[in-house]
Amino acid sequence: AGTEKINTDIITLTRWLTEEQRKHKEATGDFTLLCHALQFSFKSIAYYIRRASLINLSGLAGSSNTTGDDQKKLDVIGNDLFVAAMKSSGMVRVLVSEEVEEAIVFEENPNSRYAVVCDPIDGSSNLDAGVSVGTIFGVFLLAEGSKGSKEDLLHPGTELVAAGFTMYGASAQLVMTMRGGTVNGFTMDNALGEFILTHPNMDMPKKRSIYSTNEGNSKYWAEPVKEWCESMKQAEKPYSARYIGSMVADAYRTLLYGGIFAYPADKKSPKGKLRILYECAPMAMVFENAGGQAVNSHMRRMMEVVPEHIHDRSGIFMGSYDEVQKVIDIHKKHG
Ligand code: AHM
Ligand code: MG
Repeated sequence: AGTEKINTDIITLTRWLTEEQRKHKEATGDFTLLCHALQFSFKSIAYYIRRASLINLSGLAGSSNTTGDDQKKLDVIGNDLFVAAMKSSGMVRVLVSEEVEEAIVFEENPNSRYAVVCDPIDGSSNLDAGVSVGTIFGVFLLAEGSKGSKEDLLHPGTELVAAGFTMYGASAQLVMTMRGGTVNGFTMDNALGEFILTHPNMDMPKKRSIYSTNEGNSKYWAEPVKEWCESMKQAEKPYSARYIGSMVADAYRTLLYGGIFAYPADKKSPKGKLRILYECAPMAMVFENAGGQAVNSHMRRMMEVVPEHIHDRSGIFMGSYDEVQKVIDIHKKHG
């Protein structure tokens, strides 16, 4: 007894990627190599976050990013780790990071076919309290003949070839999906140094009475948003409120347990807070592929929203299919 319970046929991310590649005869292996570089960036960012308080990495870096957010020391390190991994993979032509104003074009990779978008450390306001943060990423394939510029990135989520996010929590989790594919969840085994497939084919609950939003903003909300939030509390069995303030962590819980996460546009932030390219679109792809929905504050499918500028923001409602539908129906009623 005992030994037969031990799984000796472990599916690591590396094995999973190789098996996926074999399914596509036309695959060149470039995407697999890009994923290996992504995987390394997640491992290294997780490592520094875990050690932050020990090696004096908490607090502000004394700089602010393009849109005026104070940068944490770890924001800078996370960004540098991510950029270096993408550059050295040789697979990436253009990169957009929340922490860098302009798109980064890798002149050393003139023939690379991929464009990557990322928020290296999402939820960084939570960092010094040891709350979970994570990395959000999306991958586009450059159009035939494109030399690579930020215009290659001003595309809707429907054109992403892959997207996902990590959450550096009690363990590091990676959630990843490809266009039209399933959603798969991996857990970092620190002893093996490998992401292990622990949540294959994630299919989120169709409904669940949990809502997740920063209600501190409610005085700025539009009427339909106020009505929706009130309906959560006045439901026959009132909903539970859960808000971590780290989208990756709120999203991960919502994927597993069901419910809804909302960061609406409001009077204070008329365009919303979260970024279309590297926060909203990748999350929308994950939620749709897991059977949920994601819409913006105009109740438009988030995946179809085209950013005009690389750092554009949007309101977002994402979660279980039925829970997002409730928001859409209330907005429709208001016309
Ligand atoms: P960041 O990319 O600067 O970390 O900001 C994004 C974060 C999300 O993770 C989270 O959902 C949201 O901001 C929380 O904002 P607020 O503090 O306004 O509720
Ligand atoms: Mg962010």
